Amino acid sequence: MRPWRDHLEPDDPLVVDARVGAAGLTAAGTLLHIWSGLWSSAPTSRLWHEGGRWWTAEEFDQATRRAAGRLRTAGLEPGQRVVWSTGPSVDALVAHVGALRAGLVVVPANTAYSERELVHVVSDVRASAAIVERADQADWCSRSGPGSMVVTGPGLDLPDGDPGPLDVCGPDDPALICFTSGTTGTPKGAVLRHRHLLAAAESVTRAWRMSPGDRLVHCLPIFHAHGLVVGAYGTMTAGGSAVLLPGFDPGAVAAAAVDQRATLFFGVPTMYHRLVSSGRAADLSHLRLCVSGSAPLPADLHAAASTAIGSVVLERYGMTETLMNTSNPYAGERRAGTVGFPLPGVEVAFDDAGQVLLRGPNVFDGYFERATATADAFRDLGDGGGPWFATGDLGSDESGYLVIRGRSKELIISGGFNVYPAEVEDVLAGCPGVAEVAVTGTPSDEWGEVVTAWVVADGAAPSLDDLRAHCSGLLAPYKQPRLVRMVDALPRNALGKVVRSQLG
Ligand code: MCA
Ligand code: AMP
Repeated sequence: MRPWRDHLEPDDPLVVDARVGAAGLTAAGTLLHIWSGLWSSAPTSRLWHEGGRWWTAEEFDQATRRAAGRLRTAGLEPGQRVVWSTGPSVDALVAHVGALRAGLVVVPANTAYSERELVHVVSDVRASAAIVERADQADWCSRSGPGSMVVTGPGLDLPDGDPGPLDVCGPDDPALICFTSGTTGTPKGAVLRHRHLLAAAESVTRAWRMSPGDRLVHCLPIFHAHGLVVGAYGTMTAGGSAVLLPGFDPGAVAAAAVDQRATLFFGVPTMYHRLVSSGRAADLSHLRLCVSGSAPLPADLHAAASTAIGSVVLERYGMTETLMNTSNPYAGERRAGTVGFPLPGVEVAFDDAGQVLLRGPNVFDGYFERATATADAFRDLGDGGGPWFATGDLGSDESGYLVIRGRSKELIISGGFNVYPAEVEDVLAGCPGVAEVAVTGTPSDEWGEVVTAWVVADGAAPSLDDLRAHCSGLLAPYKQPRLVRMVDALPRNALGKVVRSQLG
């Protein structure tokens, strides 16, 4: 595979001095040090645009200090976990960065979660606080947390107070716990330390040449690494600015790109599909760079989007546990159907089954309080360089570029959100009229895959509406089936296990 140095400019310090190597990515210690330094050296620079107005770096800095003070005054101590479930807004980012500056560990959660899903997160990390925008989520958190649980909205409507020392976290301190099911079915928290976040943000900002002159159209959820680490942290680390949109709408993205003279767009393939089919992709033609990630970008969509935008979309590959792994190059050939080559600091290898293995300063070192799952996730190849993380993705090296050929893990990716068949099957199994059920992903031009339930009926066959009604309160809408197929029996192997790959 091409070496990661091929991503960098010839005068990048990581290239100039080969002895610096990947260690140069984390030399600053933490992102908080980089950000506070940038905010004090360029206080009047524009940072976030929301609702018709710009926030300067100084305003944001002050607001995050105030937020840290409120959280500390509410009784929260460094190291305690704060569940954070909110749509993109400056308030949400103020609360997030304020929590990190106060030494708290932020636990992002999908705003679409049902009670069952959110309560799992709150109890698993023994959260001390929750910052949530939905009133029903606030109730669930209050009921499931300890008596002292602090529950508030993204605006942190709490008394002001002294924040104490800020930004004192070290590189090894945990910063985020991000829930994912990894290669198995059980949602568990990947612990990302400050040094992992720093390595990932430094790596992409250098590889993609992000600078203070950049302006991102940000329309991704901020509870996943794509919108949070690449979008929001990338913007702050580069000293750039972003137009924050409350969600994705092709017209709003196009208008923001033109009106605010943006230079960057980061999206998932479903967003590119909608930009092309709405005819608004051409409004991105003045951007410096459009990046796609989180799910495979089919070659025909890559071609259609690149033609409509007028520049080649850059596809990259990431994962919650490892943040950003590989990318097509900023300068050089961007090959459709590939995810490029390792980002700065990242090493890629393959096991005998073709599974992609990863190592580097961006790769997490364990799930929260799950020693067995952590041990299962790593492989020692005996090469002396430390353990490799096993991604569950299957890939190959095609003339220096990584091609993702499939997955060994049971995972459906719909619109960039991950859905685990076993979790959906467990819920559907309790639906009246369902004797047996299996869940698969059916290819979709717009969504990548849509969730399909294969049902063996017990008496009267349940309809799709019946299945979805049963899921409500148990599964977020994006995990619920969009298609149902009635079958007489499910295909099983000699051990009686359902073979999902034989359905469809
Ligand atoms: C919304 N719905 C979905 C999805 N999103 N259903 C299946 N899959 C989805 N992804 C449901 C809604 O709840 C609603 O259900 C119905 O679809 C119609 O919603 P619609 O308005 O069309 O959707 P939307 O709100 O416009 O959302 C589509 C979206 C969104 C903008 C593409 O899914 C999205 O923001 N995706 C990005 C995900 C992402 O950031 N992933 C990064 C994770 P009902 O009709 O029942 O109400 S991966 C990651 O972070 C790693 C590190 C990486 O590599 O990046
Ligand atoms: P998550 O754990 O939600 O971060 O999802 C990570 C998974 O998304 C990876 O293991 C891949 O299966 C998939 N993924 C992310 N980016 C890409 C991409 N560009 N092409 C193919 N799959 C991707």
